[in-house]
This record gives sequence, C-alpha cells and structure tokens, in this order.
Amino acid sequence: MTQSDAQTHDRVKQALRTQRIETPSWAYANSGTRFKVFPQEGVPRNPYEKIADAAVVHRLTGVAPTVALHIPWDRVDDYSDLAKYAADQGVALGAINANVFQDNDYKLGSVTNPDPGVRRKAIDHLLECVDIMDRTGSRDLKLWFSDGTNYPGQDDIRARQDRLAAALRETYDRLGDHQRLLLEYKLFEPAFYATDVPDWGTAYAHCLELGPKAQVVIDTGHHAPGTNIEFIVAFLLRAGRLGAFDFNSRFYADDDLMVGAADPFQLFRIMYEIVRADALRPAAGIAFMLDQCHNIEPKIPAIIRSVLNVQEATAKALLVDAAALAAAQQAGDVLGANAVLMDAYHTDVRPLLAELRAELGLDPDPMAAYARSGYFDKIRAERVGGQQAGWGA
Ligand code: RM4
Ligand code: MN
Repeated sequence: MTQSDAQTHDRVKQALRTQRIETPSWAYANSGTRFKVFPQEGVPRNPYEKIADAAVVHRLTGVAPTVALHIPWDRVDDYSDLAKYAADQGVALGAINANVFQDNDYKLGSVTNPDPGVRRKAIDHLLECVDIMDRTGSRDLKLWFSDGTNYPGQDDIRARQDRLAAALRETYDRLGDHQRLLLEYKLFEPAFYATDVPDWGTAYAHCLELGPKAQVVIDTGHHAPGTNIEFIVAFLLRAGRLGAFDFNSRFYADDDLMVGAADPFQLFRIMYEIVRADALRPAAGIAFMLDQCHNIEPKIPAIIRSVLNVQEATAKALLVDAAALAAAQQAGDVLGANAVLMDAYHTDVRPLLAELRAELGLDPDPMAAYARSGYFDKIRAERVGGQQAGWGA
C-alpha cells in the first residue's frame, strides 16, 4: 500500500465510524403480500421483543443504534419505560411513524378524506404521535399517506391538496424546537389513479410551505422504474430539504426487499451523492433508515445483511477519488470521469470493513457471528404462545 493509499484507507474507516443506520421495528415482525403472510418462528410478540432483536443487530454491526417505531403497531402504555428498556439493551428509540392507513374510516383517505370528521381523527393521530415523541425523545415524525383516488372524478384533486396542506400545518405547528416532520412520497399503491403525495416534487413543495423543520424522505422503492434517484438526492441536499431515507430495494414496485439486493450500483450512486455533500455525519441531519419486509427470509439476518450492504455501498462511495473526478470533469474527459467512479465501485471493500469491525471490537463477520450466537434458538424457544407481531399488530 502506498502512503496515499494508506491515508485513503484511514479516511474511509474514519468516516464509516460515524455512520448510523436506523432499523424499523416492523421488519422484525411478520409480513407478507396481500396473498399470504408466512409466519416465522421466534418472531416478536410486542414492541419490547422487537427492540431486543434490534439491539442484537446493533451489537453485531456496531452501526444500528436506533430503532424506528410505528404507531399503533408499537403502542405501549408507558413510552418512557420502553425508552428505558431500549437504553438498557444498548439502543435508543428513533423516528415515530404515524399510521393513518389501516383504519376502516380511511377507505377514502385520511388527512385528505372529504369527510371533516375523518380528517380530524387522522390529524389527532398525527398530534398523538408528537406527544409520543416527547416521551420517547424522538426527533423525527415520519409521515406517509396512502391517500389518493382510484378513479377519475372520484374526488377533487385540488381540494385534497388543500386538506393535506391544512393537516400538515397543524401538525408542524405542534412540533417542538428540535423535532422534525419528515414527509414521504410514493408513486402509487394503494391508490391507483391519483396519489396525493406521489413524488418528491409534491413533498418538497409542501415542506417549503411548512418551514425548515419539514424535510423530505426518500423511500428508494417509491418511484417509477428507471427513475434517477441520485438526482433527487442531489437536488434535495442542495436545497437543504433531504431529511431521511427509507432504504430497501425493488425489482418492480414497492417490493421492500433488502437494500442493495436488487441494485447495489444504485445504492452506491446514492451514497456517492451523500459523501459528495459531506452528509454522512449524523450532524448533517440525514436519517439513514431501513424500511423493509422480510417475508420469506429469516428476519434478523436479513436486517444484518441490509446494514452491511449500506456500509459496503458507503465505503465504495468514500473511495471515489474526488480530486481525480473533478479534474476529469473539468477537462471534459467523459470516459476518465466515469472510470474514476467505476474504479471505486469495483473495489472489494469487505476486507476494509472486516478490519474496521475488528478495531471496534466486533466480529469481522456479523452474519457468521449471528449464526453462532444461539440467539435464534433462544427466541424460538422463548417466544411461544401469544400473538406474533405483524401487519396490523
Ligand atoms: C409505506 C411507507 C411507510 C411505511 C409503511 C409500512 O409504503 O413506505 O414508510 O411505514 O409502508
Ligand atoms: Mn417507507
């Protein structure tokens, strides 16, 4: 290794030490498609058991210290007690995800429903989520609305935007100084004709109207096929409005597969824009969250694998030779510039990550360490009886 290679190696490891990835409580629970949910053994039966699993992922990877909650799936009587339990396990509670898509009242929408009574109920839930954040110490309220229409003429598109803006305003005004509203968009599903927050432009426009504490969330599975997601990342970073990611991968629509499984090159390109903006540091305020469902694969190892995939893409992005890239771009050297990026992408970063983990006192191979740990046998034996957590639970 030359001296400059050694310097790069150290710089990359140093940056990776600061990386934080948040895992979602619901990824530890049962999930499926609308055709079938296949239950698995050892699945958590309550939010405490989900947090215990998240803590295992953090202990083995060293970079997943927070877990996102979904309300009402993770409703408990005493959120301070849940936060204390998390701290005892070595993790903290992260973003609070509101859920205004699973109640019968929301058939025609939640905050954009034509019925003011239903809108009131939905907004009250969003405000309740901020109350919960006060107790859990969470910074972020993450909002995703399934609202939309299935048929042309079903409702007034413009009026629905007005209702959305009013609901967001009321929620935004309830936030504390250090709290944020993260607005997520999704192209379609469950609404098939017109979704009320279908794309980043709509989310961005609402966030601008609200104020600086409103930021956009990019869920990587929520775009039309072929969308250049790194362009959206670059745009929002430049505008100071990228608040978070929901990472996952997709082959077709909102597949919620393990991040980096379908398109590791896309994940690298996204992480390159993050590195380019120096936004990896927690102080930059970007929450790197997973939003996945493990329908057929074992859940905890799938989440570990996802965390490792994000780390690998990040390490490759950090390896891009910024000076060489800028020089090639400035010289109009199209092939040279592309080669700089591809050189970094083709580097095998697994030895560097193994070395970093050893330095942090972790097993260099978290997947193998989990398999050896006996944790699965323990939860399989302990978690019998009771209601397993899953969609709607
Ligand atoms: C939505 C969206 C939200 C997630 C729910 C479960 O499609 O991605 O972020 O909370 O699914
Ligand atoms: Mn999401």
